[in-house]
Amino acid sequence: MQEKLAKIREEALARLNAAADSDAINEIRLAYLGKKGQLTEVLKGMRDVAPEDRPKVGEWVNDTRKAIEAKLEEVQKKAAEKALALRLEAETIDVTMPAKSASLGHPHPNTLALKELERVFVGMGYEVVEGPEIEYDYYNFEALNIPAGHPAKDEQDTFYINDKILLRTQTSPVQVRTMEKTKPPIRIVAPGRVFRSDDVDATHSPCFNQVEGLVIDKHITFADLKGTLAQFAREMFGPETKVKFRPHHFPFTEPSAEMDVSCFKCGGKGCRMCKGSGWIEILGCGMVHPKVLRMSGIDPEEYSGFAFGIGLERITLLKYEIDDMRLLYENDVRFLNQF
Ligand code: 2U9
Repeated sequence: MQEKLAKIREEALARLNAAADSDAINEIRLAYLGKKGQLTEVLKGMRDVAPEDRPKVGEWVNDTRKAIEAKLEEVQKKAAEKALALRLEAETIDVTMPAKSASLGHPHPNTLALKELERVFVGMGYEVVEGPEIEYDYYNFEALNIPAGHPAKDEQDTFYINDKILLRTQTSPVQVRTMEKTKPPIRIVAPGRVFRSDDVDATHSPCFNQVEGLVIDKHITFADLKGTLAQFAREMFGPETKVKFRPHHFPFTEPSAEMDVSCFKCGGKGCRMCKGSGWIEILGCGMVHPKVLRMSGIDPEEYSGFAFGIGLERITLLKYEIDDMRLLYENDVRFLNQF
């Protein structure tokens, strides 16, 4: 019996020493200590041992079990350490690998031009005001001295929602609303989207952005208009920029003008940018029509003012030397990323 136990012990320890992983170790545990394990079988055979020998044999079996259990514990610990070491090696993070780049996006060129424009006017004490894109016919046309039947109200140029409501064709209604609510002095710029039933081409879009300005106070004259807009041109296009006013007509201003700036590309000599003329048209402007003031509750005998309107896309195209307005709306990031 002692020999048999010694053999079991020797064999079990040898197998455990050679076991590759915890699965193999478990298998060996079952083979010796399990219900049908070799040592368990020996214990079952105790009934055939003479009663006086049983304590002795019992002790041998116990010693064998303890030896196997101690070895089991030892190799199991080693196997766990080895498994952990393998896992740590496999899961090592290479901190020198380049990180995944997060694409962050940046302002649209129109936004960049608008921020620049707002900076100039806010610097001169103007407030930036916004208003609804869906407007009453009254604010978009009537209050601006464009009565029913006026060619500017032509069905083809305007997106009507019903008889009285439309998509604004200019941001002027924002100024009208401000005049109704505020006692002069008023100094505001109103940027925003406007809508006209235009066909798309390199310089037209049914939806574009305007920045309109309005100043109302006592004793405002055309000299204030000229000085303000000349300063705007110098800040926007460079300190050498010259301005030129050409007479024009708008229903809401009288007198009215269009302002050109000397070409900032060639300095006025004539180039592709200014189509050889040395001048570039930038905005429309004029002294607010007395009828427009009166309709919004401002007494033209006491107050006067000037207004101007700038097509934002036109400024953006000039500033970034882009030759087709459609590029601004196509949202091709390869194009937009350049600015
Ligand atoms: C009020 C009174 C007067 C706004 C003005 C213009 C001249 C003008 C165009 C520029 C290019 C429109 O985007 S564009 O096509 N605008 O030329 N706008 S004066 O005059 C106003 C506005 C509000 C109460």
